[in-house]
Amino acid sequence: MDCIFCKIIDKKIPSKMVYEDESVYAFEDIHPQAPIHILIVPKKHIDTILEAKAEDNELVGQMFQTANKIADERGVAQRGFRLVLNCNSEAGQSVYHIHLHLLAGRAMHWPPG
Ligand code: DGP
Repeated sequence: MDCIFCKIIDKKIPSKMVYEDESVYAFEDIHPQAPIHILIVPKKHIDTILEAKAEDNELVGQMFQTANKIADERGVAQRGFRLVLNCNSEAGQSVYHIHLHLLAGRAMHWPPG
């Protein structure tokens, strides 16, 4: 499978790692949209959130727990942060391996673009 995030997880493509455990990997986004922009990805390849099954519920929960932990470590948990998960083309998904964007460090606008 030719997946750029699988290659990043396997360290075949370099990334600025933020966090890693047996099931989740987090790294700095290459095109940051905020002072803090970190991607949290499951090591298991899942194309889109639509393909996440009930058996993946714990894994999806771990992605959110990882986001909480990083937000806390970066000192933005209380200030505020945004979690974004794009699904399919109209939402702007460009990498088909699910990932949570953790955005923080500036005021966020609503509605999002
Ligand atoms: P999305 O549009 O939701 O699929 O977000 C994909 C994000 O992945 C986008 O913000 C840019 C980031 N990205 C794409 N390729 C690379 C890469 O090779 N390295 C890193 N660090 N980030 C990447």
